[in-house]
Amino acid sequence: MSDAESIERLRRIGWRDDVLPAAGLRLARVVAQHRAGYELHDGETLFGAQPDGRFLKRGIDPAERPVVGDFVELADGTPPHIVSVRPRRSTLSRAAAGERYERQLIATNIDYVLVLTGLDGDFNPARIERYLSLTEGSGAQPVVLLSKVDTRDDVAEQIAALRTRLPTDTPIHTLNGKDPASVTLLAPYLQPGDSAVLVGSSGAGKSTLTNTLLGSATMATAAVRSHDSRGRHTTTHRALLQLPSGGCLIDTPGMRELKLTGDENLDLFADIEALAEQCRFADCGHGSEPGCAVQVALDTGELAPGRWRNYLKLHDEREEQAATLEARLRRQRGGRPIEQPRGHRGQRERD
Ligand SMILES: Nc1nc2c(ncn2[C@@H]2O[C@H](COP(=O)(O)OP(=O)(O)OP(=O)(O)O)[C@@H](O)[C@H]2O)c(=O)[nH]1
Ligand SMILES: [Mg+2]
Ligand SMILES: [Zn+2]
Repeated sequence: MSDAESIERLRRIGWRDDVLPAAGLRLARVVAQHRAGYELHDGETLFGAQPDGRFLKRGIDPAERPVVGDFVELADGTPPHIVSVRPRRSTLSRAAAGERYERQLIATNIDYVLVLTGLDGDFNPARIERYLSLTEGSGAQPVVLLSKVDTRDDVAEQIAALRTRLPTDTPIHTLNGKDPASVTLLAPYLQPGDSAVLVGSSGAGKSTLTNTLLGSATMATAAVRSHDSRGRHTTTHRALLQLPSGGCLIDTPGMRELKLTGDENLDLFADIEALAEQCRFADCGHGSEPGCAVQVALDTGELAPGRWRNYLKLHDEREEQAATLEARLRRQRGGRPIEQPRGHRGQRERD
């Protein structure tokens, strides 16, 4: 096969470069990861592969291991072995739930993060802000999707309130994930060569939407609980699928906990950080201090209380995670102080 043919084939799985990696190595994309190994696709065939021994070593940063969305190079064998992971053009990650700080990669080499929320009991602007904070710095663009619009006729106010909370350049779309005509609005994000990851709570309709875009019932779906609209964690593994549109879509399991990694800038709340700098006292606690710009904005309604509360929560969580991350990096480097690579950080708002 010529290089041009190989590139053409790899385009189907989202390869963007006009050149192929080192001669002799086969290139493929990780479409699923199981306990027993990886499922890869090379644009033509789906096949199994094992990671090279170095990826299994204890103490290796989990971020170095191949994950869904990665382009990997393979050495021949039965089954083939993943020998290296190509540099990633974007990475969506979260901190893993639990005590120990561990960064968990959700998907890589994606162009869009489709944040899906149901317009039922699932609707929660604070959670959407959390997803958007995690998306900042990933290298991918966030797109907010509100599903189940067919089940409600009184959502205009909800949507308008959400619109005022999010940056004006963040698209918000409503859709019925079961209706092929409705999901055509996603076409701009799923062009040939594009890769998108669907995230959102269990039951939001990620797999339903995936199936409609695929035109086949590939992913299992299940009804949500009627009293609280919660899903049943039907999808258990991330899966990268090639869509008829030519784009690639990664369906993910609904995530219970989405901890910040400590790397976020919280650009989403830049206006609040600017506001807090206008308080009369540099160390204003934004409680009952005189000349508090935040209190004034809350009183006039310019700043929504829910958004302010969520900012405080995410801000404190990020600070805590950043401190944990810093301590871990220092331990790894044998106690030497490190340069902070992170972007600007606001002052602590609360003691
Ligand atoms: N009416 C309506 N029902 C929807 C829509 N999207 C999803 N559903 C229903 O919502 C339920 C949950 O959908 P799933 O696609 O399984 O949800 P999920 O986000 O994949 O959930 P997990 O795999 O558990 O994370 C199913 O009964 C779907 O039929 C929609 O836009 N309109
Ligand atoms: Mg699912
Ligand atoms: Zn203040």
